[in-house]
Amino acid sequence: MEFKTNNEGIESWKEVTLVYNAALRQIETKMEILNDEFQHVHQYNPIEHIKARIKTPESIVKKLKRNGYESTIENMVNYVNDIAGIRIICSFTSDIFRIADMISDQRDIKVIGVKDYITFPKASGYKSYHMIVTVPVYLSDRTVDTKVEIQIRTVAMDFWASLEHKMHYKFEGDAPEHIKNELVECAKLVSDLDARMLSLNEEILSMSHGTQKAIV
Ligand code: 0O2
Repeated sequence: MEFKTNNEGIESWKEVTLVYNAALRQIETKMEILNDEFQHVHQYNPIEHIKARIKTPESIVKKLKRNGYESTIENMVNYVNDIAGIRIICSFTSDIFRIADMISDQRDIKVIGVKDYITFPKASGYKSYHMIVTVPVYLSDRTVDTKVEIQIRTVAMDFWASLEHKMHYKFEGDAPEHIKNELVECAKLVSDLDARMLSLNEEILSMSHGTQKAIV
């Protein structure tokens, strides 16, 4: 990705956020279109809702510091993959891979990295499917391939991740053991709930086949 580097500072930062915001809007629109089309073809919405955000300058600087990089615009763009982040929340685990495939199949989206914490959850219990993609942003004088981090997870996984994130924020990585252990237990319950809801949905769909159009 190329940014004007003659005046590093506030002007460059404004340009960075403009481009990342444009990239976010594009991915968000693509997801809404896919969801609408899915509803039209299969009478079913795989996406429950979408959240998009630009990482705050404070978080970006913190992440750069944590990884041993100086706080420059160039380092932000090169080493922070989640300046633009979009979270796609769906109902069932099977939707996660369906959505990931639909994203990979888009011709102008390039997948540059995947972290599959669904198949391989973190020791903490964290589950989510992460993709780093680039999308072309067309400016008046050039095209900027812009990185966006896409996180895909179920409603239940998102509920768990929000609380776990809050715990990290509150205790700054030094949380009491019993809280961490309880969260690991809750993660198991979340996985069990997701599996049971998926199989229930499949059973309901098979029973209502031909008599009911949509179960969402
Ligand atoms: P914040 O405060 O949410 O922004 P990379 O981006 O690939 O260079 P990173 O950041 O380790 O390296 O990648 P990863 O593992 O894909 O994590 C990206 C983001 O996923 C994190 O951003 C979190 O938002 C979320 N995440 C990852 N692991 C966990 C976890 O164990 N629990 C929770 N609740 N969220 C997690 P940040 O910048 O680390 O944090």
